[in-house]
Amino acid sequence: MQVSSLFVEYSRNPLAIDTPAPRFSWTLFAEERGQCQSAYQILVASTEEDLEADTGDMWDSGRVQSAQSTQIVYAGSSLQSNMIYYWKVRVWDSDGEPSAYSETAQFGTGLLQPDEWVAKWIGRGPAVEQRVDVINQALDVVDEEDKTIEVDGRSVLLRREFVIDKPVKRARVYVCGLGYYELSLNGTKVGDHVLAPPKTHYRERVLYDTFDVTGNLTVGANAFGIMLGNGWFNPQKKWWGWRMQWYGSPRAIMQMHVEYEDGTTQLFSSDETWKAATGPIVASCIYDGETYDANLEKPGWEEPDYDDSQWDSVNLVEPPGGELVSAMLPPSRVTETIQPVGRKQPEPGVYVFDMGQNFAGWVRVKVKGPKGTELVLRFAEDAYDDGTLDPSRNGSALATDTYIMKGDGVETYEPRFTWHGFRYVEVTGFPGEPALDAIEGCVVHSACDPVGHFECDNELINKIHRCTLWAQRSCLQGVPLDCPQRAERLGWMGDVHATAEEAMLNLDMALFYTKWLRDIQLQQDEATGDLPYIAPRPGTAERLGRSPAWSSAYLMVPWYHYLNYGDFQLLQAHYENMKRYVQFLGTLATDYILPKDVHGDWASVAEGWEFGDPELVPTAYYYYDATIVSKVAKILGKEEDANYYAELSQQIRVAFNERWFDQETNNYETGTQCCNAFPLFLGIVPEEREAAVLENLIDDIIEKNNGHLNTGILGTKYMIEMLTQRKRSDIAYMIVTQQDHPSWEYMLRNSTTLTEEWDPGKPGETHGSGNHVMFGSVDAWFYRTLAGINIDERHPGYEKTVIKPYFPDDLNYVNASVRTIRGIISSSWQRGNGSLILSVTIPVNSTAEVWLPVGTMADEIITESGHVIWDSTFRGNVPGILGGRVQDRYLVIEIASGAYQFEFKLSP
Ligand code: RAM
Repeated sequence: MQVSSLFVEYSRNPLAIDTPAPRFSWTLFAEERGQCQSAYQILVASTEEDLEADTGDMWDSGRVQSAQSTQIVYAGSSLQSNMIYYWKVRVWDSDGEPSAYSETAQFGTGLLQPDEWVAKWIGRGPAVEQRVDVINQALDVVDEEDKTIEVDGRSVLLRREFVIDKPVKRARVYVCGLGYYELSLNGTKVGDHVLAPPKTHYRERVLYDTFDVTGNLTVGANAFGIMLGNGWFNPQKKWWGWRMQWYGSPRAIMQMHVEYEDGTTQLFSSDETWKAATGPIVASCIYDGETYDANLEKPGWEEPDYDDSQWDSVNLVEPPGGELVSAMLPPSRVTETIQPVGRKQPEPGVYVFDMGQNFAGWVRVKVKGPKGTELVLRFAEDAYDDGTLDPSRNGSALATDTYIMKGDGVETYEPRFTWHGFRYVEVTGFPGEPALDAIEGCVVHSACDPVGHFECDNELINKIHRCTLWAQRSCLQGVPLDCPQRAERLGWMGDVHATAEEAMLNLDMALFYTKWLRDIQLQQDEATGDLPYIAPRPGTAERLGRSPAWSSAYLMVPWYHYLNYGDFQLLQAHYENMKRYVQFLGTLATDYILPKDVHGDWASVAEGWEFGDPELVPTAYYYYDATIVSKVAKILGKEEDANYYAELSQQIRVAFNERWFDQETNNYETGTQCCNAFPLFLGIVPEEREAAVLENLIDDIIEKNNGHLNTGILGTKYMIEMLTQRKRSDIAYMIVTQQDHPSWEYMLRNSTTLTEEWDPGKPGETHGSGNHVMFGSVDAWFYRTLAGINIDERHPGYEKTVIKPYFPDDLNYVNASVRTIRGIISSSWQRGNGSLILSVTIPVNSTAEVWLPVGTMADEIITESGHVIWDSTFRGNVPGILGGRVQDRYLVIEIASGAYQFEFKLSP
């Protein structure tokens, strides 16, 4: 057995963890089936030499008799700040044979104590600014400006020269600049992060980045340069209704720890000796775009020996207010570049490029021409047939980048402090005719690692999957967003819980959601326990009305996270707050029934649907939340709480049925698809009525809606999953592959991402966003039902997987895999000559149950890699197969780790 990937706090060799007790995980590899870990030993050392000598001077766990290979909590000597620690692990297999030690991995620590920050916040703005913490929450006030504050939207340059007088062994920078920053050392940008730091509610928490800059320093003169843009911190329009809050003028803090070869150390940090000036970016706004005047560049400003005598001294400014913590989530990066596929010229001098794909990011333009030429780039999701741009989906976001040329050969420009959601780019002011390769697209998002793969031989399903992934990635911008293009781009919580399971199957979301859940936690109302329904967001939800359906993401996402990653600590960290929210809902309820939600089954196309419909939605979430708290309490060993919330959920259930279940017709509320599907999904329906309610639902789908759904973002997810739970995957499959409105097929006819509404609209019409991930919940169904990869709730983190594919008649193959915290799990099937082959891989130290349909044919035979394991009775008798049973017309085979190939016939 070999130990392969080593992770600390979900990361490989992280630079700056900021927890005193990080968690270790690894994956295992073995040729043979059925390998398990029986024990492990972790060594953590303060030097590489110690570790090489097998000495764990920080921690030697000793041989621990345990199968646990994930989330093992550090229990060594106390970790110091600004360090690098080295670690490795070995394991013993089931026979007690030890493996070799793994390769050496490392993890760094950030600044673990707030008082280790000696650096000061600096900027160009006044030392003390008026605070505007009260936002205008009226939904109808869109562009309200507060005239009492003068906002300077120009970028800020901060610089400082310093001398390094002896060879450096190691140097690290801790840095944060608000709204967004770019740090350079001796003229070179440090790191590849863009749009950093990720957005938070800056009064509560501010994220800093950590970089190793050993290689950037030279003995002699050096210089730091920091460029600051506005981001979410200094919105030039001060605030945009309920979207943004003005926090203050741009500011930065930076601290470099240098360790010299001779063992001495030195600290360099931002303070009053730095100089400040304005930069070439004369305006930057998330929504409106960036204006860059190349003639205002200050060449060499971020290098030593630059004459900054004309620059101002910086001001020491107030800290933004929030605690400084290490940015542990994947940073935003340019993850991909794409080339335009077409170009039209709707009018002389107006060129519109088609990028062939709707995405979030920007373009990089190459241009040569006279000084002062103003190049204007406008971004939009749509264009008319003649090429004319249609920016209407941007709402009031201007989505325009302007570049004023310096006339100095070929100039390359890409914005730093804005991003757009677009497929088309209109270029005006270009000197001459731009070639197709004058621009290239930069795809930008939080760079969560891809972990999933799905494909099958139905092109529509593949397209839905692709469009979901594009939308999902576009909507990860330090915060999970609803959409990346219009003047919104907010952490709408309902969209997140609808898509979190899909996201976790496709991308490594562990740290991204950990960050976001903390954003929510910090915004829980201390007095009442109320939660926002957009997070992070300025202020409270007081005047916006309430949405338990959205706010419940704070309970559901930790639960999904736990199932996917087995993260016990995350549950611990949020438990009390989750509980408080359920208690808060109790104060809103009358006899366990909650008032109508402001959203309801959002984007539903059920006849007569209005905001907040159906009325049962918030109470259904009240029930859902109570059951989650009860389960979490149980996991955390809080029996009393577990019972209390289980009982509460039963009381809600009774009240729910009394209020909305019609005994005569077996319908809930108005009997729409969402009304009947949601209670069935939750298991609220009285058992003896389940079949009847299901029948009503199917009748509604087939008879009233001609095989179509008409649900919004909640109903769609729950109805499809519930149909599979209730053995009607055939109906779910019909809905998913349906043609014409409303369906994914109709939505995606002319789209390359999922859209906000079932009817995506056409250029020239008013319509919602063209890049919205919320209907992407269905992608999880592809993994779970078509490939059959399911989590066993009792064995979270894929310790045990349930492989239960559904084989639609008109589908010939499915290939899917997920890189889980325990290793890669794959499930692929293919029809052959009258038979079906299902290939399954389960990582070492994990098990699975494989469900294969049986009992429909006389001469049924199932083989595994050629060995008969079933011929009307279970034979087993193959290495790795631990047992089998017949249940519900399935042969349920228990397997240990390894690769398996099952071959069987499906009934005709
Ligand atoms: C829209 C958002 C989002 C949804 C809310 C209720 O404005 O785009 O998708 O959650 O409304």
